[in-house]
Formats: sequence, structure tokens, C-alpha cells
Amino acid sequence: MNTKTILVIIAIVVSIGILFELQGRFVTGSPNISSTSGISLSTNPDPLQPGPATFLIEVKDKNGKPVDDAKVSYDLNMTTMNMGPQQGDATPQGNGRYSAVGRMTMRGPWRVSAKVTMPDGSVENRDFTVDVP
Ligand SMILES: [Cu+2]
Repeated sequence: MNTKTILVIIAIVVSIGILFELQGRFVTGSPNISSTSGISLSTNPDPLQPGPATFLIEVKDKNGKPVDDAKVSYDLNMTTMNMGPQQGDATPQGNGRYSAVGRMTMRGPWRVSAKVTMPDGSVENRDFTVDVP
């Protein structure tokens, strides 16, 4: 094997290494790109007050289209203490909206954790912090 052959082999090995590196970056970057669907929360009453509350979780795909056949479960609790379990499946309302009911048993910061299983089986978790003034 002469020097020229060895240099060519080294060049090929380095090129393949660079290609794998680039591909690795592309693959690890793609989940972030594909998880840009929109999950948003609104409350009734707004602002919240002590007592019963309705949470409306709105699910849109990455094109901004409402997603009706998702499964949405929720977990409601205070951010600073455990106020007891309030969780379940949100009820589909159509137009990408899912409703959940809860009771705000104390003033202060609460968290609504939504787990959305999209029709393609992918799961997205989103936490919302809401305040009961
Ligand atoms: Cu509390």
C-alpha cells in the first residue's frame, strides 16, 4: 500500500465519520421540531376563585388544526403542597377542546398537569400554573 492509498482511505473514513455526526445531530434535533403542537389552557371562572372551576384544555396539531380524537388526562394540585388527588380524563367538547372540572380548595398557586395522547400515539405532557387570588 503506498502513501496515496493510505491518505485516500483516511479521507474516506473521516468523511463517513462526519456524515454520521451530522446525521446524529439531525436525528436528535427532529423530536423537538415535531413536538410543536399547541396545548393551551383556559379557566372558568377567569381569574379563578375558591370553589368549583372548569378547565378547558385546547389541543392543536403542529399545523394549528384542532385535534378532536386525542386522549387528555389531567392532574390538579397546588404547586406548594398536596391538597389531595383531583385527576381524571378530560371530556371531549369538540373543536379540539377537552374540559376538566376541579375544586379550588385554597387560595394560591395551583398546577394543572395535562397529559395528551395524540391520535398517532405520541404523548405530550404540559404543566400550567394558575393562581387563585
Ligand atoms: Cu393548599
